[in-house]
Amino acid sequence: MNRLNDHTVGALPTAVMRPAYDRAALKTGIVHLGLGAFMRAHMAAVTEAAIAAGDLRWGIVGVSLRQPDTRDALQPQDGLYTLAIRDADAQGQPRQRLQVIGAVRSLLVAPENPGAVLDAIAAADTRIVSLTVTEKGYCHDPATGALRLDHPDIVHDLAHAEAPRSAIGMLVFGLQRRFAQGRGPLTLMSLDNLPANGRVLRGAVLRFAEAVDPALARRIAAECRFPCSMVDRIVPRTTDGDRAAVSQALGAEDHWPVLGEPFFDWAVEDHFAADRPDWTLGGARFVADAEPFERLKLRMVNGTHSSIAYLGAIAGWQTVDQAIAQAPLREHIEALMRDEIEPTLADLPGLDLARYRSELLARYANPALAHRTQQIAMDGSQKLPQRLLGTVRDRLAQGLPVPRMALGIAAWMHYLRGTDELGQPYPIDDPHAAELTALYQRSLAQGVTVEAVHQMLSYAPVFGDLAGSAPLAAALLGTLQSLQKHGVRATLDAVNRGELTP
Ligand code: CS2
Repeated sequence: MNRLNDHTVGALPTAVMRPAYDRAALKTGIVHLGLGAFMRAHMAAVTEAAIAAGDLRWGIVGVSLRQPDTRDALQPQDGLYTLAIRDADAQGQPRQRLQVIGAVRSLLVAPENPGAVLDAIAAADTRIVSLTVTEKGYCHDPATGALRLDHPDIVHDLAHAEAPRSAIGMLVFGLQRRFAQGRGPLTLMSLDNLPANGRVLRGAVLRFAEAVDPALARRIAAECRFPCSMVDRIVPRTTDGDRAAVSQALGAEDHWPVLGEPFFDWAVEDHFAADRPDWTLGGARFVADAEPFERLKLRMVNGTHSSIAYLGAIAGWQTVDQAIAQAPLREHIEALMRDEIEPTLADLPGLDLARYRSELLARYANPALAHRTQQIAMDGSQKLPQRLLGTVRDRLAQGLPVPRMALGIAAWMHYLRGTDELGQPYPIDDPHAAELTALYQRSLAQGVTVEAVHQMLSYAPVFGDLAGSAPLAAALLGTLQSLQKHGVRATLDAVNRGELTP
């Protein structure tokens, strides 16, 4: 089988969409840090639509921050890869729609050549630097949002201006180089699942720049833009089986395809330092304020996703569709949205929450994605604050009960024991894994008591000011006791019967 690349793309089956523009004429207006699957199924696909409409300024320089695997797979493919959009047909049979994306024009691996990343940020054609570096990539304290100047990567970068390894270091030293070359400011755009992601990024960049050169920090603050945005598309990790199936359907080998659901949403603040692509051509919307969209998405989608992930991982339900097919879990997730999350959301014009909720349940039931609960369960310490704890804070401040929110938090705590209910061990994949598992061993593993729950809640990087919350501890206590003693299914039944509301 031939490899997918610029020479073979023309011979693909006609049902496969592919670039119809002159790729050789594509300039690179965007540098993207963190060339993972999510970005390739989301921002790159939308940018492709703007390029396909004739605006050839927006090719992407894709930067991998750690591993060379994406570059190694995509270089021989001239940056081309397939996006497989998967769902089920009316009979419930999995199906996929394939599109070859041409927007990624060149590829860099930061540790191999950090100077090339700084040069790309400084380049004349570059207008936008976007990021998908995951929550932990901001080197910030998730509970407060502030950059940690004691983070090992930040300490390293402050001492190595030529060879930064954090995204924040790359941005600041790239801008320093850019300004030294007399070029104008940039838009720095976070696409990660963080509330006020643009403001978190701005805060981190300015704090780092301040430590490098206060004048640089002032110029960045005055001239660069940091639009916030809400991004939404479920993108499971690609497996070897997916690679084989996509290659088979293409009739050409693609070593690095991505898959995603048909659903797509992107609300991005129209707040740019210079030009930008018309992403509305690919289904994005430009908004004045992304905050209500982020809150909706982080709480409804990611909050319930994480709840499903921990409960599913403990129960041994491997994928989200398998988990949501369990009647008591489905009942719980639906009620969690309706009764506990939705009342904390602001009205969004034109948004029908009941419809959003049922659409979300249908997205979770998509049988063609095989989105693994263990994948979503990773990095819980970075995810819990914005996904679950914001809702909890809002409710507690109004004196409202949180039995269903507490089940998600309790499931995360219980998950730290590292073995599912079928006796299978799993690794805890989290930047704070060592501390968290030690804390679990010292507290809950010794017995689920109110003291043990308070010990867990005093873990400041996650819980911040919720440490010492008596109502939260009370909601967690019975739920944790039930999870420990009776397991996930019986606990879901008890929550659904209203028995675990303290
Ligand atoms: C998921 C998200 O892996 C996770 O933590 O909750 O990646 C989720 O699939 C996306 O945010 C959906 O837009």
